[in-house]
Amino acid sequence: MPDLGSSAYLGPVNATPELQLLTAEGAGGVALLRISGAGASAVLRRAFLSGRWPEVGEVAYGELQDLAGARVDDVLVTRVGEERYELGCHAGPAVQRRVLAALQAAGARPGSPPATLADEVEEALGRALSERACRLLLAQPELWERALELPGDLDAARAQVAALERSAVSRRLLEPCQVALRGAPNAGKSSLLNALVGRTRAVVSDAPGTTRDAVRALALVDGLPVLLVDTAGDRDTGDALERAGIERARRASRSAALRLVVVDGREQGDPSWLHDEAEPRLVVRSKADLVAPEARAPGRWVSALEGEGLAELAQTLAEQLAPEECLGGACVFTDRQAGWVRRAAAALEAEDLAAARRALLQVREEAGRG
Ligand SMILES: Nc1nc2c(ncn2[C@@H]2O[C@H](COP(=O)(O)OP(=O)(O)OP(=O)(O)O)[C@@H](O)[C@H]2O)c(=O)[nH]1
Ligand SMILES: [Mg+2]
Repeated sequence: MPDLGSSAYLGPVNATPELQLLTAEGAGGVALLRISGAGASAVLRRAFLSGRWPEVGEVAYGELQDLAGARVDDVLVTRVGEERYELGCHAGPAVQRRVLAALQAAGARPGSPPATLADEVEEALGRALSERACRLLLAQPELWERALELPGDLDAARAQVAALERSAVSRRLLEPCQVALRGAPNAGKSSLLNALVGRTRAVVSDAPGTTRDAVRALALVDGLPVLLVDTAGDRDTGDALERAGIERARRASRSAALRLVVVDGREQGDPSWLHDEAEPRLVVRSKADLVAPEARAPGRWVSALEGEGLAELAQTLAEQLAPEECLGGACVFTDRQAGWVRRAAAALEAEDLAAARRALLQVREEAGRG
């Protein structure tokens, strides 16, 4: 713990800033909260103790306490504006509840989540990781104006709403999805992960069975944040530690959005286990630099060592995870929007075009909220 210093200020707080949970409840390892509005600094000073108070644009590490002075969690606080802070804490539901309670006790009031498309675009821009994601978000207000106009023909209206439902893959531009690297020991999985991430993240060695734990690394794959999960190579083994790693690998594979299956390019034909891997999967042959082009089996080839085929692989991966044909028009990128689009689809099922139009209008701005 750093020196907590004397930043605690327990004077009166006259304004009540708004508190908002930015991450999905109960998901992931870190929860992100925003405290914003007049009085945000004063309220935060009552609960957050740090060696140095952050200036705008700075990050500070410290301890969050309740008003009785009991430690609630270690947190990272980013000051994104004069009276606007983002706070990262552990994401366990109990910790999250205590953090929210401590900040409310200090004087913040829980804010309502965004209820308009414009606010959702602004909020999502704040966490977009790529230019591609920013461009997609900035185009949404105009694209939605068109999407709100449902044609009078029922089939055409259904097709338009179905396209909106398919566009929900756009969320993969904003929130990382998991891709598990699978394959036999020594196939080159860890090397491929390092090459896609652009730095050494996983240990590589010529001893089969090197990777034991599931190693996770975030890569931007053609503008998509992808959490690559390197896993232990699958094989029968008497080694208890390696078996535990293989079991973890199978779990990671089941929960992944896609499996990137690595086959050593020097192997002839397809390995027998290949078709046991769940769909969707993408098969790639590794170590292209060791196999002459004329001796290569048909398929997708890469060399983690020399970079051959990596850009094409990144493109294919991104296209499989978020097909461009689903992202050309208005996109659904929040649960709230998805809810209204589902209602519109249900209304069209019941042949109620007017109800479907009303539901879609709520995406732009929810009546009575916002
Ligand atoms: N020439 C060449 N060698 C490679 C390439 N990719 C991996 N290798 C070598 O193949 C061996 C195994 O690579 P890893 O990346 O550790 O393989 P892995 O699939 O993670 O292996 P396990 O963790 O044991 O399952 C190492 O000696 C790597 O240097 C490549 O593109 N070209
Ligand atoms: Mg490995």
